[in-house]
Amino acid sequence: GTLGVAVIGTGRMGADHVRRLSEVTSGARVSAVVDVDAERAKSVAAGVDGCTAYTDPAAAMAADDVDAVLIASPGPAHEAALLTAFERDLPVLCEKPLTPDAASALRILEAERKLGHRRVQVGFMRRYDTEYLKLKALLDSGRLGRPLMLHNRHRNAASPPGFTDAMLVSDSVVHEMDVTRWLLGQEITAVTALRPTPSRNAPEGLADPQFLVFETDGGALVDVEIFVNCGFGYQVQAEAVCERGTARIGEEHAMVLNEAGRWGGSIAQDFVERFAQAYDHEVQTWVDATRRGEVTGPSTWDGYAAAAVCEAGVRAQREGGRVEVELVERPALYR
Ligand code: NAD
Ligand code: ISE
Repeated sequence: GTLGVAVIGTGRMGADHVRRLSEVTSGARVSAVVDVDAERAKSVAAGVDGCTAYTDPAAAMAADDVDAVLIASPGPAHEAALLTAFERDLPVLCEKPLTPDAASALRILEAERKLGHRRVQVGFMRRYDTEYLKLKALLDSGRLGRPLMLHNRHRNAASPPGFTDAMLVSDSVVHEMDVTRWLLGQEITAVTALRPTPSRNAPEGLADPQFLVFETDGGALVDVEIFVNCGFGYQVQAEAVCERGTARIGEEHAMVLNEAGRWGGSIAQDFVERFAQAYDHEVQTWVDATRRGEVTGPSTWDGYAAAAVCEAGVRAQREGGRVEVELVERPALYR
């Protein structure tokens, strides 16, 4: 039957996922929304037939018409929601990051392992983006030989209020950490954090932009420019440099316009626009797998591994220089 979903957190992403589940995805409906801000939950619920508003995630997860959970609250609230979902053995799509640090991610890993089966798909939506999927298929085909380096640019028009140096890593660069692990099929072993003199447009207390370098256990080098107040738009680009060629994505997303002696195009202004197709594909894949009784996509292990790399990244920012990543042994459930 139709999957009844509780959406936890009805902010920017949560509200967009409610719209998506109601209007785009097939096979699901939003039966509950939860927000600590009661007014917010109520106003989102009011737009959806048969949807109840809650302020307590546990109460929503106990409702008869809730079969699955989409967590879109801020990262620090994910652990409690995940553990409650595990108590009820409910399937979960959890927005990235799984949790904000490695210790809490490890607690989730342990809890799911005790459950004995995978329950979580982590919201690393770039794995569902058409361009990233093309790059992945090309690298996997072996046509270009072994990937040697990966260059990444990650730019946001402006950062939200309260954005910190640590969030620059654990909220933003976490995507490149997952992309690196997924594209290359390798673990990240060390992170180096460097920074130029901050832009004059960087908000007080945030060193923006920054430059990170990852080393992998397959001997690849990966660099990431993270610039969250670039002002001009939202850009995510990647270039793989391989033994027999290079491949680049993220540059021709929009139409190219010739007009009055100039050529050009427009740049997406935010992730909701740039990754619309990826979010649609991600959520539909989750709903389809859940209805078949399966769990696919980025796992709790992937969420944990990214959190461990984030921890090294935040230490590298603070201490300067290169910090090695510490990972526990990968449990059989995730092999
Ligand atoms: P937001 O601040 O716009 O919304 C968060 C909402 O959660 C708010 O309405 C807040 O009141 C509510 N909330 C706070 N604590 C809660 C709790 N304990 N239980 C229930 N609700 C709670 O944030 P956002 O930008 O929508 O981000 C939400 C999540 O989505 C984060 O994990 C973030 O990293 C992720 N995100 C992912 C992408 C992506 O590209 N995949 C983009 C943006 C955000
Ligand atoms: C945000 O949380 C995201 O996940 C976006 O994809 C990213 O571009 C942005 O920097 C983050 O803050």
